[in-house]
Amino acid sequence: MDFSKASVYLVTDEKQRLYFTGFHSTAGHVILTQDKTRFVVDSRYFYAASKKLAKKGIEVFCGSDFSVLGSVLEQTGAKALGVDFSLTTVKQLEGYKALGVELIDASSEYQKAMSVKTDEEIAYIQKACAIAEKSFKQVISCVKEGISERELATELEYRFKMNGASGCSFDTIVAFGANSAVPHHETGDKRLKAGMPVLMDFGCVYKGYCSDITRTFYFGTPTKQFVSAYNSVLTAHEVAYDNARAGMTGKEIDGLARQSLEADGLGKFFTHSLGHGIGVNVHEAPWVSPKGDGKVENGMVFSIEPGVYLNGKFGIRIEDSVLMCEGKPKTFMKTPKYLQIVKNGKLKRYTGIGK
Ligand SMILES: [Mn+2]
Repeated sequence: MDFSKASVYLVTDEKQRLYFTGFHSTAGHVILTQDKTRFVVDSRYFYAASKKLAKKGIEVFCGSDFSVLGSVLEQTGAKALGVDFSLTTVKQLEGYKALGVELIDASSEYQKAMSVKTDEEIAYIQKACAIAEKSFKQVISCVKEGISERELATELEYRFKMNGASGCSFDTIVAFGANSAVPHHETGDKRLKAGMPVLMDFGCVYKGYCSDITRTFYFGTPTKQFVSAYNSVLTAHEVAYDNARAGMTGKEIDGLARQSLEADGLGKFFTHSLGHGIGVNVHEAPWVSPKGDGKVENGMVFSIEPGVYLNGKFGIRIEDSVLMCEGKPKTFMKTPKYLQIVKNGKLKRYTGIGK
């Protein structure tokens, strides 16, 4: 954190507490100063936190009310606190004000600090990606006529945990047929039939860190229109991946894929951002979108996920989690991105032109 902006930061958010301490709790406050990290947490977590965080030199205090927080803040001599206003409730704000300190909106400081990953964080994200991909591979044998979206999602999520993840990084999206044209379709009871595209957007959590991946494949023989649109999305993905460079803004990287789809006449069907940062949050800075003014620098992890959505017909999204490394994106993913179809319980490359 940049302590020239505020000499003391107060961390109020669950994911940010995890980020700054490495300890997960559903309540509590972390107080950051240049030379020390303090953690105030209630009795449900106090002993476990004390034990785990002593090694890191983080001092843990037991308490659930503002008086304990107030006395810990007094130790820092803070007159002004940096707080992430975007993650703080009005009620919390009133509580902090009652402690007699001034509050400064430090949301951009938090975003900046969290977007560049350490080697340890990168290793956790890499593992979360590997677990997600292994689970995806295992679940393809379940992709059969009659399975529902919910059943397939549940099979995948079961494997996440069996493969060592603590859970999902978001609710798994499984979309069959025309449901794939809804970018964030709510996984439901639709059953799979031959001739349907299958879109799966999923990720898991390992040691607090997320993965995020989407693949779209076909159950049966794809239509000509689907194959053509698929190849446009794939090209847009590759153009962004091959040409993104450290120091470009999120907007510039987004533009690479957007221009590619526009050149294929599909620009108007690419209705969301190209990507987002990934860390303890599945969506965080940097924002790889037409509004992304911030630069994407080495050490940042983000998604590349162009898509096209033809309402009532089909949707296609191809997403990798990538690391900006030595000036260029490097994908964490090993799952092929070319068009695949399900054959004998396995994914197989489709090289035809469609029917
Ligand atoms: Mn994503």
